[in-house]
Amino acid sequence: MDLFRRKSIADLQTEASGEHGLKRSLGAFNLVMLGIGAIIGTGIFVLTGTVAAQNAGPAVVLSFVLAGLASIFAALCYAEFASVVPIAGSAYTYGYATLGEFFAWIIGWDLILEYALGAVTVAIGWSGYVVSFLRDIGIVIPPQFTAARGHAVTLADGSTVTALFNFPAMLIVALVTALLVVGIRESANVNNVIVVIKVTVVLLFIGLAAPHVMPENWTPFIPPNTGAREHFGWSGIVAGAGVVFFAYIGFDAVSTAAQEAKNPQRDMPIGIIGSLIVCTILYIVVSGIATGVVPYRDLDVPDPIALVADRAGLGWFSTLIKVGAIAGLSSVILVMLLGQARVFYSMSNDGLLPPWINKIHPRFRTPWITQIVTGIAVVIPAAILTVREAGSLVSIGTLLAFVIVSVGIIVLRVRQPELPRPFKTPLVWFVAPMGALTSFYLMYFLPWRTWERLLIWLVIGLVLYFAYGRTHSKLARTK
Ligand code: ALA
Repeated sequence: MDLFRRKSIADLQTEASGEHGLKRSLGAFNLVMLGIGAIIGTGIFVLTGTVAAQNAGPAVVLSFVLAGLASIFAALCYAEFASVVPIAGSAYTYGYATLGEFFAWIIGWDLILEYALGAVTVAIGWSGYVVSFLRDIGIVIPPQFTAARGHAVTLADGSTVTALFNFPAMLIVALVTALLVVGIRESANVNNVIVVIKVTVVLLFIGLAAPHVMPENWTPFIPPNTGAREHFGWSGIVAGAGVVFFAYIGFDAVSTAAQEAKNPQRDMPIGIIGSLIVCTILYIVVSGIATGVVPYRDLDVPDPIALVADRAGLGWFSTLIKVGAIAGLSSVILVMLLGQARVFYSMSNDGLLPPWINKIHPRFRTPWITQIVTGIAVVIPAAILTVREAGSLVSIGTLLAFVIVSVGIIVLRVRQPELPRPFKTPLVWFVAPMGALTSFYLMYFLPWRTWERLLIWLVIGLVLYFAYGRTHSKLARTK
């Protein structure tokens, strides 16, 4: 059935190695930094506190372990695919090679939820931190321009105004888009600087706050379940894992830089797995310290890490934490926008999106039109949505991609066992099914409302596929 027509691995490998115009300038170090750039963001700076207070108590550490495990399983599968088919389309292309065009389209469409909507969510979070930081240093942005349209913003005197649009969120998306158009090398350099700043802030936090841990705050480590499924006990830990999973999103975006890597077969697995391991360790330590310094019930604030610094008597450090968070969120936006543009670029190369968008800029050698289209697609919702509206769909979209990639690895092992694999997922018959199962398990615990939105999004995607992609697909025309 032509709905399930597949691209051959051999064709994809020729495509990856041939002259495609993108500039190969990233080595293993830059790829690990890209991964860390995408991973550390809102998750650790905001969600740690919410989940400790509402879902898991000090066992938020276990929520991080669980979400980290699901991510490691998926990362090992991504690493194998990225080494075999180093193409910018990432999960979309892996789907095209294993499950066929129909699934590839679904994954490509689903990745918009991860990358574009991820960038929207983080841009809104970035705006919140910037507005608060500027206020700390005496600069006030008129509140009508700092939040989602129609959202009531409370002023210092207690009165409220209705917001028109979120200007800082739009500004950061526009700036990052401009940087990405100018060059991959330049973007990677800026990312490196940002990552150094944010990792330094996280390490300082660990070093400075650790001596203030009071072990009695860790008991009970798992507060008893209150009767509500998501509130403490084991089910609270799992529900918490579904939420903090957001903190791990991003390592897979490394794979979208495959056509810009110097030696993707070797360096893609290093970038994907290396960045994830570094962040997993940091997350577990940070969440352990946060709940050790401050009783978990008090952590339900928008800036829990800054609160912990305050309580540890490090008031001066909390401004630095805001700088770290602002820097951190900027690089998440950068890598998400980079990833989204690469996925669109690959889909357009395959004919599933219009051909005019995949042009490479003659001087910058970046996919500049898809980058600008992505920027516009992100700037509008960033101006008018709230974090909650945008964020709920990002995790479910990413988890779905993880399920499909994990299944895809099994399909490829069965169909083409002899294929040379520069990186092989270890214990694949355990790791790949576990990747699919753990990701699905986390999806299962997400609210039904989120599932509903995912289904609506997929239905819109299907309509577009049958209206355009199915007939314009290059594969359809060559067969
Ligand atoms: N992992 C990224 C964050 O936490 C998306 O902001």
